[in-house]
Amino acid sequence: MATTPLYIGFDLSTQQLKALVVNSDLRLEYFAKFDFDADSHGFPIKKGVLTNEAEHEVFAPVAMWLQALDNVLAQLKGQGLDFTRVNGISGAGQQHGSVYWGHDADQLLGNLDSSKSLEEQLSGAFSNPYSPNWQDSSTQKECDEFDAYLGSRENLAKVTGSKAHHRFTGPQILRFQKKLPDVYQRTGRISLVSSFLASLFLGRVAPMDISDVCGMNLWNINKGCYDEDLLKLCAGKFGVDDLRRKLGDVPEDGGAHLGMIDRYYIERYGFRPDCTIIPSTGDNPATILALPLRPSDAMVSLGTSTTFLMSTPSYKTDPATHFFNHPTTPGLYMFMLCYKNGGLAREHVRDAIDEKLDGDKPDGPWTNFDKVTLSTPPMGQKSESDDMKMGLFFPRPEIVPNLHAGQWRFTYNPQTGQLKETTEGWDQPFDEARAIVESQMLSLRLRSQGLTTSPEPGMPAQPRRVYLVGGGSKNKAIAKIAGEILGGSDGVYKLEIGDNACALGAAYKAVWSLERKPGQTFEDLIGQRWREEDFVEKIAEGYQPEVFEKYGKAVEGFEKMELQVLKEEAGKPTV
Ligand code: XUL
Repeated sequence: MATTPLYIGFDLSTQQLKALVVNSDLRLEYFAKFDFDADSHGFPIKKGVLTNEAEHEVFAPVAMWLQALDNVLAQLKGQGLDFTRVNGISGAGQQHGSVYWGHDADQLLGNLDSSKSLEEQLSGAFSNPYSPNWQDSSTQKECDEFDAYLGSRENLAKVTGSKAHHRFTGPQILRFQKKLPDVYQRTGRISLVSSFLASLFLGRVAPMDISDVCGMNLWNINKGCYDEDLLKLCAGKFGVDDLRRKLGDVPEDGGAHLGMIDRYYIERYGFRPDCTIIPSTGDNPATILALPLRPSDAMVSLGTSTTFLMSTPSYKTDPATHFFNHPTTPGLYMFMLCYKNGGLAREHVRDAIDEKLDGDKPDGPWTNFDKVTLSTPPMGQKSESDDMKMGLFFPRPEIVPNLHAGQWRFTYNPQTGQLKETTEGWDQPFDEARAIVESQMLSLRLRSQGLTTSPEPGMPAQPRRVYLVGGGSKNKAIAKIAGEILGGSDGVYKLEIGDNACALGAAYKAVWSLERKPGQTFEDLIGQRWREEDFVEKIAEGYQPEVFEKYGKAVEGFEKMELQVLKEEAGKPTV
C-alpha cells in the first residue's frame, strides 16, 4: 500500500497533551494523549494546575509538559507510527499562558542527548519553573494600568483586539516583572505555550504565532507589530529593547517553515531529518482550522464555558469581545466571545428539574431537561400576548458582560418595550430550561450580529452555517434552539471530531503549510480535501424566518435587561 505523508497536530491544553496524526487526505491515522492528573509523576497538580488562592494565581509546572511530550511520542511509537512518514508538525496551545526561559535556553535546546528525557535535560532551562495559566486572575491592578494607558479600555481594544484581561500575557508579564525583578532579569526569552511547544521541536526558542500573539494585549493588530507604548508600560524599568528581545520576532505567515526538527527526535523516535516545524497557534485559533470555515460561518464550543468563534473580514472591536489575527489567512480576523459560564449553568437547571421529576432517563442525564426545553415555547410565550421570559444565569462570575455570580429573571413585553425584574409567571425550575439556553444564545446573537451578512438575497444577516463542538454539541435540544436564535441559512452542524478540534486544526495547518501551492489559502486547500459526509453531521435546522424574527425582538429586550442589571449591580464586586 502506498503511504502518504503524515502531519502531527499537538494540543497542549490545561489538562492534557494530545497528539493527532493525519495524512494528506485529512484522514486520522493515530492519536495519543497524556492526562496530567492521571499520568504525570511528581507534580502535585489538580486539573493540570497549581493554585495560590491568596493571590488568585493559577499556574502549571513547565517540566510536567516536558514529561508529557516524551510520553506521547513514545505512545505513538508504541502504536507503530513510522516517524519517517511525518512531513510536518504544528500545535495548539492554551492561550495567554507564558513560559520564561533562562539565558542559556537555546544552548540547552540545541544540545539535547537522545538517550535522556526532555524533563531531565530541560527542567533547568527556565528562569521561572511555572507558567501562568489562563485561569489566573492575579492581575487586576495591571489590567487597570493597561486599560488606562491608551486612554480607555475601548482604545486598548481598538489597538490590540481586546480590553485588558487578567489572563492576557501583557498584564501577566507586567506583574511578573514587578513582583520578581531578579527572575525577570534572569529571563532570556518569553514564549507563549504555543511557541514553547514549537521551540521543543525546533531545538531553539521559536517565534510566536501571528494569531496567538494577539492574546497578549501587546500586539498592535492594525500596525502588525508590537505596540511601542504598551511595551513601555509592560517593560517598566527594564526597558522596551530588553522586552522586545525577550519576545522575539513574529513571522506574518502562519504557515511559515520555522526550520527542521531537532536531532533529538530523529535519534530517539526515528523522525526524518527534513520534518518541518510550523508555528503552533492558540487553541481557539486552531479550532477554527478544524474545518474550512468560511467568513460568516460560526463555531460555538459548548464546554464548561462557552466560546463563540467566527472568521470575519470586519474588525469592529468592543471591550466585551476579542479580535485576533486569523491564524492562516491575511485580511481575515478571528472574532471570539469567551464566557465563563456555560455547561455548569445548564447542569444546575437540569439537576433542579430532575429533583422535581421522577422517572427513568433512558436517553441519558439530559432526558428531562431536553423534554422540558422542547415543550416550552420560544421565550416562554404560550401566546403572542404573553410577556417574554428572560434571565441571566451565572453560577460563576461572568466576563460577557462583566458581572458577579448571580441569577436575574425578567419579563419583557416586545410591543411596549416594558421590562420588569420579576419571577411572576415563571414556572420554576421548568421555564428555566429553555430560558437558560435562550439566554446563552441571545447573548451570542447580540454580540455577533454586527459581523454577519445576508447569506442569500432577501434573508436577514446571519451565519451561513453554525458548527457546534464540545460536550454540549451532542445535545439536540440545544442545537435546535441554537439554530432558531442564531439562524444558519444552511443549518446547524456537529463536528464529528468535536472534542479534539484544536489538535485537528493544528494538524491541518501543517498539511496546508507543506502542501499548499504558491498563494493557496488554507480554506481553499482544506476545502478541496474536505469530505463533508465523513466529517460533519447536520443536527438541526438553522434559519426559520418567523422564529428568527421573534428572537430578533427578544435580543432587543435582552440587551436592555443586561444594561439594567449592570447598572443595578455597579459597585458590587466583579471578577
Ligand atoms: C481564551 C482562553 C481559553 C484558553 C483555554 O481567551 O483563555 O479559551 O485558550 O485553553
